[in-house]
Amino acid sequence: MFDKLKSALGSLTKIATHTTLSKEDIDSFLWDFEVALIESDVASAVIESLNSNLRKKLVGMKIPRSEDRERFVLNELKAAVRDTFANTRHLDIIELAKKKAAQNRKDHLGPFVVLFLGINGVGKTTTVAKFAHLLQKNGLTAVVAAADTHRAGAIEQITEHANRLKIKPIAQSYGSDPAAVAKDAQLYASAHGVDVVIIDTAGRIQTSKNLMEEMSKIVRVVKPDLKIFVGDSLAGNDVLSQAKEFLSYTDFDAAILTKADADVKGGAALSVAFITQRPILYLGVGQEYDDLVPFDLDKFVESLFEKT
Ligand SMILES: Nc1nc2c(ncn2[C@@H]2O[C@H](COP(=O)(O)OP(=O)(O)OP(=O)(O)O)[C@@H](O)[C@H]2O)c(=O)[nH]1
Ligand SMILES: [Mg+2]
Repeated sequence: MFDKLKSALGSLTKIATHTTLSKEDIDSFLWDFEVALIESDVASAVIESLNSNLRKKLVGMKIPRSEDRERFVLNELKAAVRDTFANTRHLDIIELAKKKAAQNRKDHLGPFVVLFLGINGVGKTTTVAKFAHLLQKNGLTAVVAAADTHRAGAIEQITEHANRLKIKPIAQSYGSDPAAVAKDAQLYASAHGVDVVIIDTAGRIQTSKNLMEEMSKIVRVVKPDLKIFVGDSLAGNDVLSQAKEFLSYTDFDAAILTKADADVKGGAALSVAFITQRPILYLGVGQEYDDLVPFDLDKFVESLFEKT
C-alpha cells in the first residue's frame, strides 16, 4: 500500500538539507505526493486539501539545528496529514454497545440499535453478519432485522446468516415496510432482554431518492444509537458521492469499508474519512465472519510514511 508515496517522501527528505524549507523544496515533493495519492485512488478534493495544508504548514518552516532533519520533516508531515482528520472522532462501538447493554439490564432502557446503510452490493448484509459475530465474541446478544424487503432473496440471505450464527432474525414478508420490521426487532429485543438490534437495509429501490427517504423513515421510527455507512473500497470516487448522499439524508455516525482484501491502494479509507469527517470503524477483509478488522487512522497515517 502506498509504495509510491513512500518514494515521494524520499524526494522531500533528500532536499531538506537547508535550514528553512522553501516553496521550491515543497513543490517538488508535493508533485510526487500528488501523483502517489492519485495512483492510490485518493479523491481529488482530498488531495487538494491535503496539499494546501501541507504547503501552508511547511513552506518557511525552520528545521532546528539540533534535530535530525529527516525525522523532523517526517513528523511535521505526519502531523499535517493527521490534522486533516482532526474532526474524525474516535468511536469504540463495542464499548458503546456494552455500556447500553449494562444500562438496559438495570433500567430496561431498550437495546442498542445499529442501522447499516449503503447502496446495493457493497457488502451490507455480510457486514451485518460479521458485526453480529463480533458482538457475540464480546459477550453481547443480538437480533437482526431483515429490513431489506425489496431485493429478491434478501430475507433468506440474512435469515441464513442468522441461523448460522444462532441469532434470531426478525422478518416480515417482501414489500412490507422496512421501518416496521426494524421497529418489530426493537420491540422483540426489549421484550426479551436482547442487547443489540442490527438492521440490514436495502441498497436499491426504484430511485436513489426513494432509498434515501426509506432510510430517513427507518431513522425516524427506530432512532438508532448508531448509523453506519457501508462502502466498497473498490468503488473509487463513487464511494464518495454515495457517502455524501447518505450523510446528507441520514447524518450517519461512522463508516465501514468492505473488500479491503482486494483494495491494494488504500485511498478509499482516506477519502471517505476526509470527506465525511466520520471515523472508519472497520475494514471488511474477506467473506468469513472473522474478516472484519478495526481501522486505526493514526496507524494508517503512520503506514503511509513507512519506508520500504
Ligand atoms: N472479498 C470480500 N468480499 C466481500 C466483503 N464483504 C462483502 N463481500 C461480498 O460482496 C458481495 C455482496 O455482499 P452483500 O453483503 O450481499 O452486499 P449488500 O450490500 O447487502 O447487497 P444488497 O443486499 O444487494 O444491497 C457478496 O458476494 C459478499 O460475499 C469483503 O470484505 N471482502
Ligand atoms: Mg443486502
